[in-house]
Amino acid sequence: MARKYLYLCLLLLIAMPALAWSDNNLIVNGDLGMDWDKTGLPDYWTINWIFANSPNKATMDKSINIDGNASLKIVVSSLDIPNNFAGRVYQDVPVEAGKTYEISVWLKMDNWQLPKGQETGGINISYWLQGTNKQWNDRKDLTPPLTGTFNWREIKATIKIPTKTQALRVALFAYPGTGTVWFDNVKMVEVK
Ligand SMILES: [Ca+2]
Ligand SMILES: [Ca+2]
Repeated sequence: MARKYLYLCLLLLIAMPALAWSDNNLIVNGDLGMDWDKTGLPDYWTINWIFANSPNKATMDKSINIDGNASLKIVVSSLDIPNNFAGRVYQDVPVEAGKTYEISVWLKMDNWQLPKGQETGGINISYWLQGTNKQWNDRKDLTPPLTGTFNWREIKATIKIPTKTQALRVALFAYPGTGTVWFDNVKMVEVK
């Protein structure tokens, strides 16, 4: 009996890296549920601008998620704060020029509104590219910005990496606006 368990354990040990590898997700902590350093915010992600300035708040929401682990909940109630030009949750990923990647995230929104008088904006996936000279270029929209109220929805798009590029900054991004948004299950996979 003991030997049976040993074999089972060995089998699991062999299978687990293969399973992790077959997922192919280049994003670290894409499910936004890992918080080993106990900050109350997901590890490996940087959260700043309107998402991070009080009274606005980012938290891990264990009650609302799509993968069993916490989602990232962001409440923006005020734009009367420093760095009110945008909000972002980002992570830098090494990439190879010439390759194509698909980037996706699940999104849920409650009453996300643009500032009065503004007609375009909202929340999307945005990105920056870093050249082999280490310089970051300007932000670009990867997906159309969204506003309003809706339940979990996946947004995604592909990008082909131009020459002389070594990294991509993936950002769950918001133009100025107020409301509540949940992000979950961020993925970036190579498209062959
Ligand atoms: Ca999650
Ligand atoms: Ca953390």
